[in-house]
Amino acid sequence: MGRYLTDTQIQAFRSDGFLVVPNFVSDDRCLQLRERAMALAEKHVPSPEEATVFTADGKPQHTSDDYFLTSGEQIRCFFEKDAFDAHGNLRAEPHLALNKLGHAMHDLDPVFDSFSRTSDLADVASDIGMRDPLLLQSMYIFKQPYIGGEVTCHTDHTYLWTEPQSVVGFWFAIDDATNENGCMWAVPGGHRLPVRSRSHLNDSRTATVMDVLDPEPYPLDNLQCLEAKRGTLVLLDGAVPHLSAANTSDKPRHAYTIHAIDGAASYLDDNWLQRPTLPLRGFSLN
Ligand SMILES: O=C(O)CCC(=O)C(=O)O
Repeated sequence: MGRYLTDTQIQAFRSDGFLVVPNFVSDDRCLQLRERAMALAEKHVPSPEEATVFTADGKPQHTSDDYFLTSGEQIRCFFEKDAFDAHGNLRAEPHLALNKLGHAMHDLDPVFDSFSRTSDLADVASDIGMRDPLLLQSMYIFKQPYIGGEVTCHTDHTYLWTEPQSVVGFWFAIDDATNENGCMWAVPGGHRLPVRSRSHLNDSRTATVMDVLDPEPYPLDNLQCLEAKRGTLVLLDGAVPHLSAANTSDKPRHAYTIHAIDGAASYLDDNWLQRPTLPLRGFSLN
């Protein structure tokens, strides 16, 4: 296994809980993924009558929806809440009204598969101490102009809980992400705070419930802005609080994110995302 990150970068990731790595992927590969995501959106978009809205603004609308709960092994389309007018009609063409695609493009689509599995990514995972990285979920986030929804402050461990904590976010800027179009922000060192909540399936496995472990909000006074040019990789420790504002600008902010867990940790049976028929694979192509 080679090395990709410098000692200074590894130290910064350990200390801050995130790391911005510019120029990780070429513009060409980002644009190829972008084109593929648009094609998948057109192919898989459900009719507006069957639409499932995805929100990450603290008021979930999707968590008891079978379409969402079984999407861990599928390529599914989730709409933006603000894509609909007061009468429930879509304001834009369906594929331009999506919040995201999720959650198994990295296993089901060849273009996503090859973007998600490279020796550079395997080296980065090893550099940050992942012993047996397994790609659990992928999301292609559109953050569409004007309607791209806010993502409120959260940790990924809240949703993808392992014992011990092991999830890491590998987030790629597919368009330039700026303060104007809703880039991410994170709390430096916030991964050392206890995770404040856990989302899990209810007893009947028909919806998710949120257990509040500590009602104290995360301290947001020292938030760091993670502006990122196309091709930048942002690594996020699963316990680091992060967020992004709504995109009210006229510019799209596409991003692709993979959440990987360590096979050395145990993945809980009541996490929302379950993959009963699709085994998890690592960063290597075969
Ligand atoms: O892209 C965003 O705005 C948020 C992404 C995120 O929260 C994640 O990848 O964990």
